[in-house]
Amino acid sequence: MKQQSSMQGQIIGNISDLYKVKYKDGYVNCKARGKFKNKNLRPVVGDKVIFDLDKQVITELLPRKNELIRPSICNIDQALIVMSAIEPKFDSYLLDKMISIITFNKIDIIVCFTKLDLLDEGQLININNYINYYQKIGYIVISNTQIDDLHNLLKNKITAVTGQSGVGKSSLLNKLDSNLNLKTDSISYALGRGKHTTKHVELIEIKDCLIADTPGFSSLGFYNMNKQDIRDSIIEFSKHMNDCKYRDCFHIKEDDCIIRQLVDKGIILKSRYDNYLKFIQEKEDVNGKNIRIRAFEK
Ligand SMILES: Nc1nc2c(ncn2[C@@H]2O[C@H](COP(=O)(O)OP(=O)(O)OP(=O)(O)O)[C@@H](O)[C@H]2O)c(=O)[nH]1
Ligand SMILES: [Mg+2]
Ligand SMILES: [Zn+2]
Repeated sequence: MKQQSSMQGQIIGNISDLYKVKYKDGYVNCKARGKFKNKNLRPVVGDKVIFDLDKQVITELLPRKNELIRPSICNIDQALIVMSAIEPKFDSYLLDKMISIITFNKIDIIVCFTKLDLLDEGQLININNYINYYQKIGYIVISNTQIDDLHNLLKNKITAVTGQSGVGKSSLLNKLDSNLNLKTDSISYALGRGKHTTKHVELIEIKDCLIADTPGFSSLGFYNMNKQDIRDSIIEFSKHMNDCKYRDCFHIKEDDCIIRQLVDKGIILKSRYDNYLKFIQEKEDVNGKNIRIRAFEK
């Protein structure tokens, strides 16, 4: 009798056109069938797949629960945004952008700050203000010294680690499991940039967690998000959705805008609002409309 060779598994790693698939009896490296490429479907880490064990070919991609483009991964429970306080320097624009994109994709977020040990007292106060604000609006924020807390947050979940190159993503995973020995950078920050030490997305089993180490990125786009999506991804705006004079208020220069009043009163963090304006401007530039927003001309 012919042995059944069609099996189900999950892609946990990918290097060029080879996919590492985990299945009930172990691991196998598979190629993907040409038809995915034709359909513009590319398997990514996290994909649940049907594969042919004899031919070592992925034959079918099962529907995705969610997906991120950068890092390229799907079917995750949450994202761990790693943000360094310095080297590379804290960047509220980048943090807010990652938060918006991941919030839009309905994926839970944990923010983890690194390199707080390198700050002087004044810098630490500044970063703590940000940490308190993000906690106040509802995000979980920790530092990379809280390894037990982090472990509890990751338990029994599939988590994608994301953040700029050099912020300490791989170092953080090495702290979670000292046997891991992921390659980390020995640092040369002449340009304030990391060197992309991690080259591939890989799902790693650490104790009872499944975590994807990912390469850092240097730029990030809003891809499939429109202006409404960007506005609605700012969670403290959504809480006041019905308070502005106009129901569809973009909080830019409309009359009786509650959000702008909350920014003036310091209840909504000014940098969050300014970053939001930059996002909208960026989207309009991408759309080729190039409409100037008065707030930028001040
Ligand atoms: N002082 C200090 N250094 C840290 C901390 N976390 C990471 N580093 C250092 O920062 C450098 C970069 O760390 P990596 O873990 O390689 O960074 P990464 O985010 O994985 O970078 P890519 O793989 O390039 O995306 C290493 O030299 C780490 O030792 C921290 O909390 N404090
Ligand atoms: Mg790395
Ligand atoms: Zn408004």
